[in-house]
Amino acid sequence: MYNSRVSELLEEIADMLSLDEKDRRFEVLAYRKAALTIGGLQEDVGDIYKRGGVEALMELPGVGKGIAGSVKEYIETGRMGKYDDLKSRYPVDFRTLTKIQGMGAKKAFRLYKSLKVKNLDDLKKVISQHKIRYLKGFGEKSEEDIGKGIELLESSNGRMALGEALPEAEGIIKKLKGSKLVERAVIAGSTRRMRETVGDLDILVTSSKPEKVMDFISKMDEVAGVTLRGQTKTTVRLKIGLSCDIRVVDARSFGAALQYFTGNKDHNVKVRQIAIKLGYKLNEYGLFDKRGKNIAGTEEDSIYKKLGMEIMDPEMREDRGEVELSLQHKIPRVVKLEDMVGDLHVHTNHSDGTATILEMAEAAKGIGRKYIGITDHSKSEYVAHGMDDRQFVKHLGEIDKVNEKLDGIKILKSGEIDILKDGSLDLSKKTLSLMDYRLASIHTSLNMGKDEMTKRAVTAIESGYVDILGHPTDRIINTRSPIAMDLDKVFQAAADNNVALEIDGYPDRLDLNDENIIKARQYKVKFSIDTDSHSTSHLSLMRYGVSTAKRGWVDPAQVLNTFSFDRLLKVFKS
Ligand code: DGT
Ligand code: CA
Ligand code: CA
Ligand code: ZN
Repeated sequence: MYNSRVSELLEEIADMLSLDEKDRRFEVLAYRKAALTIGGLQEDVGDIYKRGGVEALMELPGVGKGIAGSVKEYIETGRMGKYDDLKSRYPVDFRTLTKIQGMGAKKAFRLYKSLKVKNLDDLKKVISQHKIRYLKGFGEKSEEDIGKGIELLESSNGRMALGEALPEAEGIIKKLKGSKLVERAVIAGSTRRMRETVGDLDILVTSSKPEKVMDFISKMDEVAGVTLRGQTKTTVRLKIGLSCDIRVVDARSFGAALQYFTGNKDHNVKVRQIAIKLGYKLNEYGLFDKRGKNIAGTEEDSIYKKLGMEIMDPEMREDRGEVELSLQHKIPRVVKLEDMVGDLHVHTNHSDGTATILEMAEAAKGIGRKYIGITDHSKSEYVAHGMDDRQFVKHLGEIDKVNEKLDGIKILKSGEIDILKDGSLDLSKKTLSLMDYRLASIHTSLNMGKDEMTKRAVTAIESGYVDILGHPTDRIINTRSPIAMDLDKVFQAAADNNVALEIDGYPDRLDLNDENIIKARQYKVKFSIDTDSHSTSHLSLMRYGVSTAKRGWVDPAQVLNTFSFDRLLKVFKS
């Protein structure tokens, strides 16, 4: 899977171009757009190229001739000339350094020029020597903040965001299937449970030629090195920086192995105890009765069935009460992808998205959505080209015009309105009342104290002009901690004021996350599961939001955008 590597290279090219003395704004923007699009693609950009060459690449939104050429070059040679040229001028590991909260390319480059900081190790050194606080434009606070950012980055313990791990795993599965060496090939482990971060990938295959499978894997383009090679298990290090266990199992054990290696461990321990109570033995090879006879194992569901249990989605297997409910055949109905009728958080090129209103709507229709809410930014988000009242009124008028042209999908007029420091909203009440609904988010002053931040969110919720609270904790996985906020108070206020909480499905965010969703459910709030799309390719990221909701046991009846268009409008009007 090339997507994440290519996307990171393009993003870093944009970073380096932004450092040029000449104004290269448009080029920077073009690279960022392409990075965004390719990073969110479901299909591997390598496959797209192999299928249709440079022309097919140029059909991707935001990918012009030059960038398509660079992508082609990378796929064919493993290098990108443009990147290498820039890198020789800017020998700094921007990719890692810009993952530190509050550290952009410009800051990183200033640290390089003044202190020769090229990478994370250099940065840690100058921090421990307290050299940054004396630099112009930095100071003691900023040195501390960078230190905290590094801690956060490293506390990820090598766990990779699901949004990066899952497409990689899917790419490997596709290649294995294409090899004709395997019959079945599936993802197990935390990736199958759609946990927000993944420690390592676990892949299971059935094959009559295990040796050949191991050979094939070791030589895959994704692989940086082989850590361990056995007869039926190989562990490899992937180039994206993740380890991957691949096991070849017997067809008769496939279901048992899938159950076992999906986990999680605590769930497994309980399931095995149930087997023991029945006088059975359960392991990754199968379910066996007292005489050692194999009574289930080919399929996963037969194992649960033979144990008198109701099977549940992998997302629910975290030992959060599902085992007990499953014995009573009372697994609750949780939301699934097919329940999603609309998407209520979508950006266009009227703020920081890459596509037009029409393009986003057509693309959403193409994947079966019946409505989308266009939520472009308000003026305080000036980096995202947020709009002021005058611009917003005009923008909403344009949505009306596009709506008239559309068939089979409807656009709801909305905005992602900034919640300012004092909890007030970034647009006038007059503008806000022109919208069908309002999504409001906190984007700035993220370091406020807990009480102040709670008050900020609650004030917005109580304003009477908010329908959905966007990405409520504002965390970015492995990069930015959640804001300090009393979630109980915020959730209570949301419930009291009929404000839905967003489950932002953009893979960097997954916000609310599973644990916070479970907490929020106690307050009987409504949710909105959205993609926060900035490109047409992002509209398919809905599955991440849905799986996160599943992990929080969300009932589809609690989710606004499972409602029909008419019913949703009624809810917003009331
Ligand atoms: P990760 O890799 O840290 O994101 O999380 P997992 O859940 O993928 O964990 P991993 O890769 O260590 O193991 C895959 C699955 O194998 C795990 O979810 C459950 C099963 N498993 C691993 N170790 C044990 C164990 O000691 N006992 C039982 N019952 N199951 C285990
Ligand atoms: Ca794993
Ligand atoms: Ca593993
Ligand atoms: Zn936002």
